[in-house]
Amino acid sequence: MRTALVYHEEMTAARLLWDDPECEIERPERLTAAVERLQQGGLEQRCLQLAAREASEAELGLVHSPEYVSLMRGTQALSTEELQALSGQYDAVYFHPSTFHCARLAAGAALQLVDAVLTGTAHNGLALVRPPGHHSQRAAANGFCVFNNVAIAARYAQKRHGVHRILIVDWDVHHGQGIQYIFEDDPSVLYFSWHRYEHGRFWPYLRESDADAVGLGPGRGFTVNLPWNQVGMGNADYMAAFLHVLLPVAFEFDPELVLVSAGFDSAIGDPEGQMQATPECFAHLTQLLQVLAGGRVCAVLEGGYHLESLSQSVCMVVKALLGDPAPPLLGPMVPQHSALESIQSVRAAQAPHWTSLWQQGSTPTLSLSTCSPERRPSPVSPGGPKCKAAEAQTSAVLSSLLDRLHLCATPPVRTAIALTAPAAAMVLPPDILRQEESAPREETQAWARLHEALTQDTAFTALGKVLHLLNGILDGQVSSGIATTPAAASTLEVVLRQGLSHGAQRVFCVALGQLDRPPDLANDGRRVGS
Ligand code: Q9C
Ligand code: ZN
Repeated sequence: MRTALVYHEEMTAARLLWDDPECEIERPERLTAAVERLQQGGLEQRCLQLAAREASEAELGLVHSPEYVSLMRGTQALSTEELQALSGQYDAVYFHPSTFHCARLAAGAALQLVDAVLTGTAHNGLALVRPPGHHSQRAAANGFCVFNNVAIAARYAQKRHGVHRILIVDWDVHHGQGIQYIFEDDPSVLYFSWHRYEHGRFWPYLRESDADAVGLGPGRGFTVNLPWNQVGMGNADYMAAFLHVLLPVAFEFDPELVLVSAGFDSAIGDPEGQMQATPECFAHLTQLLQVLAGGRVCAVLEGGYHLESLSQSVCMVVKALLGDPAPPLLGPMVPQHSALESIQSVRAAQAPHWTSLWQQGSTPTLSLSTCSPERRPSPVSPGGPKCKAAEAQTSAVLSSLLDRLHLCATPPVRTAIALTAPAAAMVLPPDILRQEESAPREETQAWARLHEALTQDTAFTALGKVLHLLNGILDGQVSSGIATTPAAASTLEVVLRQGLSHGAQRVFCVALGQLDRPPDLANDGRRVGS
């Protein structure tokens, strides 16, 4: 079992008991919608399902003060009026008689996930929890958060499992200031957060959410804030943030465990975030994180208030954790000017602390040139004032998402392998398809006649297998494959032509090491990158 899914239905018990427009979005249906979608997609059954346990008070004490834990324990016995009065003591918080139980389950779920991953029971996983955690502080509830689930899990991983370096990736659209405060002077926990900031004019309105807040004392450089100063950030902006900020720093940090504060209010359709990234983007973000810490990635739900967008994004994360290939990202893959400014400012602020950011000085030459936009859908209008047209476009994009989920079905075969002798005698793992030579001989012969090198027996046989493999990939039957051949350049040229004439729009060739001769890729320079 690769991927753990930690959940408990009792976390749906807490709900808002009075009128409060700010808090009403944090409702039980967030969890039920996400779980139902996981079931519908057949994803829940592919996971190791674990029932959440309550965190003990000692475990809560890894992050929170005893007085605060006692105060929260006391909420179980309060009347509605008393609960409302206590809620008013905090910013954007509501309590329910079941809140303490739910919040202990939420923290406990994160701990159980960490246990499963660090004992090897699972490779990675997701905890579906509420209330969320990343705004919660040592002695304060904040922003719907009661206990800081991810912060507790980080301290627990260190104390209980002896993990040294932990990376926390907070892709929720709000700044997890609670996590920042808890680890701000601690170099053993690297905290990365991007968040809607709008030059300080968005909640929680903190100066310390800006890019120049990098941590304190020995923790300098171990807080990485990427403030978005406009709404409407999309797939290209999120990918650029990971590729140009998070991943360079994370590789240099070399974490032993990755915790994700996985909020989906940063996805399209969310009323809080007003961003444009589509659910598939979260599959890509998850995939990128899996290259770190030996793939030990534990995601814990934070925000996410558009039920459809939330549910689809959760499915994308689970699919990526299970190892399914990420669906292609649609829309123009060009970062916005404002995103590049934000990326540049955090690189500048962090450059003194991370050698990997020196490379291009603190001013990355992020290319503004574009990939060929033909056959890509028209861009969703980014940011700007909310208008009817933009909203209509957003909901049009959203309603097409479900269709695309079906179109992007995962191929039944993950990896096919086409080998020539003597490698063909190799014993293969059971989940790898041995590609047989069953392409139409005539087609192979026609190709081979054009290339002297391919008339040779082993090369001819190999070409037949490779063409068959390629057809499997183009038909959606096979995800990826590997092949051997004594005539690599000629085979590559044939495969390239075949791919381009059978539906591939753009092909990227990467050569590692040397081919028998330089292949001729110039036949269609518009579509072949190398
Ligand atoms: N329109 C989480 O996502 N209200 N908490 C902000 C701005 C508080 C969000 C109001 C939002 C709290 C976990
Ligand atoms: Zn949030």
